[in-house]
Amino acid sequence: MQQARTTCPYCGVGCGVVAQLDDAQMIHVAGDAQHPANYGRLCVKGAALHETLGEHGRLTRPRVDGAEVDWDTALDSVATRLAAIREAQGAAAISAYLSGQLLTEDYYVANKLFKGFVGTPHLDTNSRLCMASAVAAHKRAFGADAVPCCYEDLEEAELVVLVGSNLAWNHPVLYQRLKATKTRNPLLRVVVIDPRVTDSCEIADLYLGLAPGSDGRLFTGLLARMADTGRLDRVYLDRHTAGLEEALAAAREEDTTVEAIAADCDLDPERLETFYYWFTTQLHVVTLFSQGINQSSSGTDKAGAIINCHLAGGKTGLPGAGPFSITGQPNAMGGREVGGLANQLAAHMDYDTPGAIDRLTRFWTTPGLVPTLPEKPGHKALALFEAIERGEVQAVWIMGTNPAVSLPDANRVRRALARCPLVIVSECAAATDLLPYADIVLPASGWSEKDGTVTNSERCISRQRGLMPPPGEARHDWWIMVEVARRLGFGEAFAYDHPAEIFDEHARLSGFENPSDSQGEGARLFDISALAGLDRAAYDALAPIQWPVTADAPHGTARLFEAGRFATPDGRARLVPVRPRGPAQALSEVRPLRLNTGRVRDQWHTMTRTGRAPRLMNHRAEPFIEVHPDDAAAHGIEDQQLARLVGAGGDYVGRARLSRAQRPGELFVPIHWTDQFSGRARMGALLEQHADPLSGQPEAKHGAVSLAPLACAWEATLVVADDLAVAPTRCGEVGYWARIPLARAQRWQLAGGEARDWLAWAARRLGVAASLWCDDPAHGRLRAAGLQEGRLRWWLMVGPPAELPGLAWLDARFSEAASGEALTTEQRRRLLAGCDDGAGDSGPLVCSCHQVAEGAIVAAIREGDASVEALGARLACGTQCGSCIPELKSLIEDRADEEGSHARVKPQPEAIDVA
Ligand SMILES: Nc1nc2c(c(=O)[nH]1)N[C@H]1C(S)=C(S)[C@@H](COP(=O)(O)OP(=O)(O)OC[C@H]3O[C@@H](n4cnc5c(=O)[nH]c(N)nc54)[C@H](O)[C@@H]3O)O[C@H]1N2
Ligand SMILES: Nc1nc2c(c(=O)[nH]1)N[C@H]1C(S)=C(S)[C@@H](COP(=O)(O)OP(=O)(O)OC[C@H]3O[C@@H](n4cnc5c(=O)[nH]c(N)nc54)[C@H](O)[C@@H]3O)O[C@H]1N2
Ligand code: SF4
Ligand SMILES: [Mo]
Repeated sequence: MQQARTTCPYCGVGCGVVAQLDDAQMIHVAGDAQHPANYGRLCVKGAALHETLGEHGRLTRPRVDGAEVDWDTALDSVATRLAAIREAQGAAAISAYLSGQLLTEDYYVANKLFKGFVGTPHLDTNSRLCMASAVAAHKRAFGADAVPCCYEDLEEAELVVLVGSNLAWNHPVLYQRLKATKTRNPLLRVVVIDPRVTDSCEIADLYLGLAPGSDGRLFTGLLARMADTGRLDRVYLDRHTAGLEEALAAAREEDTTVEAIAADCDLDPERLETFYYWFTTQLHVVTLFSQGINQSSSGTDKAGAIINCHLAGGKTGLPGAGPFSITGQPNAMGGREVGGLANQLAAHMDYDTPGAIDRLTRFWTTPGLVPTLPEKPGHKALALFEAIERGEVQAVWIMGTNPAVSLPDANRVRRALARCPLVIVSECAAATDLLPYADIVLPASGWSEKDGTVTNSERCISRQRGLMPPPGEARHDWWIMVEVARRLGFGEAFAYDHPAEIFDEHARLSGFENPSDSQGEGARLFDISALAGLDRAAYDALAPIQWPVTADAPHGTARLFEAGRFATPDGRARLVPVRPRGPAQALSEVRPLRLNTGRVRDQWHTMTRTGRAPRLMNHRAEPFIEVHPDDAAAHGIEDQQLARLVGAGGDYVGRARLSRAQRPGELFVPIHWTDQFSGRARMGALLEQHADPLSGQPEAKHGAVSLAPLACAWEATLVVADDLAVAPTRCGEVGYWARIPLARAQRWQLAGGEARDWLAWAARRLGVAASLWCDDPAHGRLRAAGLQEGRLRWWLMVGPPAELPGLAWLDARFSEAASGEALTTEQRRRLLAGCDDGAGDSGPLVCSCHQVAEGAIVAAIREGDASVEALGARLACGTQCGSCIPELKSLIEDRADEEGSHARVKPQPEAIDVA
């Protein structure tokens, strides 16, 4: 048995992980008690990491034009085809689209290869969809893309404002840290600003359920309020900033009374007043913002409006104070450091940084080989795919992201990819929605296999370590690019044998002609020059460290701008004039509902990894649509019924979840489902393409859609043994399908318009005739099972899934079948009864860590365990990562009010009161 330290590959918290390996198999993971991001904690996704590994479902061989080939052939094809396009159309006909999930070393090589040597400016990244607005706002205000805060600031604050962030689900370990601080320090106040009541409201003293997209107005109003109540920090403003007058004048162009602002934001004026009072009277305020701010057609201005208030109150660069843009992806920061955005060059140098092109050209020159850097920024993501659509860009190399799902108007993106002459995809998963568009498929190594560094939300650089060999012929992303660079004749400049050498070059570049005085010629805040020169052993042992890491700060830097000096030429931060704008996607009679999109607790993005761990599938097993009960009633939709949304570019089918957490007129859908998991549940197809004019970040949170029930004559649940390998569904045949992986079987939820003879269908499509069944045709109910040699092969229930008990017992029967066990007579009887012996596994899974389902929890509450502690003592739920505690609380509240509304249980906005 071996132990090794590494870093979690999911969210931007960047938790340290201790992995246990047995014979090159990872058998367990735990939080790293020494890692400063998590001090030993993990959330449920982190704790399930080892369950997402294994060779099944992985890409293991390169493919060219659909045929498996060896690496030499694949790499030669990439190089020859890229060279031909470059020769015929010029370098700008080539592009790359990268990801905040690549390691810094992969990212560095990609940026150097495409911008430096292929000579195309068109290299962008999915960080465009994620952090671009925060980046643009940081640069405007601070002169550099730098997050001033660190995690400890949450512990030092008197007021923490979560704006457009569902921290409880999306940065769970940080949320638990904030929650623990609040328990220790009852004076700490938390405000949540989000149109939707989320689980983060569990610790909120005040909740502002504002109208979508009205944050700009709320924060410009706050700036005016600070001025009107004498709460500006005049000394700080005079010494360290510029632009107050213009910012204030813009804020005052609209009515600045609380009543007027509250009306525009659709808020209760008293609540807004409370927030303004708290913000203006406290010094130690952290405003933590995320996609509810960034993913907007005015995201840069919204972030700017927040930063303005922090600068105006001198609430920046102090312990417990600052605007804190929390990053999403594990290496969103690293990508920004190497220059992965189309408007950046490298190492915090942009195209408009004086002397940058020359400096970079000299740095990257090797004997006999001079880079050919482009002179102007390239296309940002949306514009890039438009250029592909127009045929101007003829080649795109996509690594570690899935634009066929995650870009708005995703069907249009698919059409653009379909006509692109050369699509190269580097990917780990064998089946994604993007791969059918690829001419060349390159199998990449993944987490636990690859070696390198990532930078988390608080600028902390940590090592991800390669602990196991990649499956089949999968190779590291950096290696693949180096091999292509060699074939393109750039070998001299890419003579790396190990990521340590790439990291060393990256660290040297950060310090190259970078005077330590941050105002000098060529000065850049991003400087890790003290990490240059690490040998392999030192690189391998590198402990987490926050940049800048320089000769002056060899142990790193926790907080930026403490001396009030910023990275602008005059050292002053800039307040910017902000004129609030609403969403660009217009509601209309045809599409009258506002569509919000976001994440769920147990899934990661397109589910290529979390979708492999059955226990993570159970929290939200199917695509869904969260609807306010009034809207549901107006559209004739009941809880758990299937419903359909139609947007400008496509439709979406999911199960309605009635919820008072949702504002009337607004819907929420998860971003995670793809064609691999459901028939029509890609939310990207619903959205129009509108980008922030400054950052280019698409408006992903404010779509316009129509809602209707999905007409279906029947619904069925089918569970099929893995090795039967049957995909019983195509949308043509059924109106709806969702696939839910279990441990040794696949569960399918199906619905359709035309009645069918199920027993005949099963025999034909599944190849195993029904051995047992019971039928109630009058009510359209059927239960049946197919057995072979006494072993369970498939199980079917026709009827509404609401009647379905939890399926953990069934999963166990399939696992037994896989190991050759035949069913007992009693087990056969229960198969048709459709339940086990009543063991409380019914309903959706609430606690993923301890696998406790809603049924067991409700039963325990009914028996008197009506507190989180009592439930924890009896069932262990909520005792590990703590992420399910808000749900436990709402189940308890719900039971206390059993006669109450039939709506989904959630804390209601009205229930959260001003403390
Ligand atoms: N479980 C899980 N965690 C993740 C991820 C994941 O896929 N799964 N992904 C990671 C990544 S890449 C990212 S970027 C982060 C994202 O982390 P978050 O930003 O927390 O995630 P979202 O759920 O996309 O959106 C946050 C909230 O914005 C709200 N919102 C929508 N419109 C508005 C608005 O106009 N104003 C305000 N104030 N709020 C609004 C939504 O209701 C939602 O609750 O999560 C990271 N963590
Ligand atoms: N409407 C709407 N749209 C959104 C969002 C939203 O909130 N609403 N959020 C946006 C945000 S913030 C983000 S970050 C994006 C996320 O969206 P994407 O980046 O498109 O989603 P992922 O599933 O993370 O894609 C990563 C892919 O890379 C593969 N992969 C994993 N590791 C590696 C590796 O080491 N090398 C290689 N080559 N491949 C690897 C995975 O299998 C997966 O297929 O979605 C954006 N789109
Ligand atoms: S909080 Fe984020 S980084 Fe930490 S374990 Fe969970 S997903 Fe991984
Ligand atoms: Mo993201």
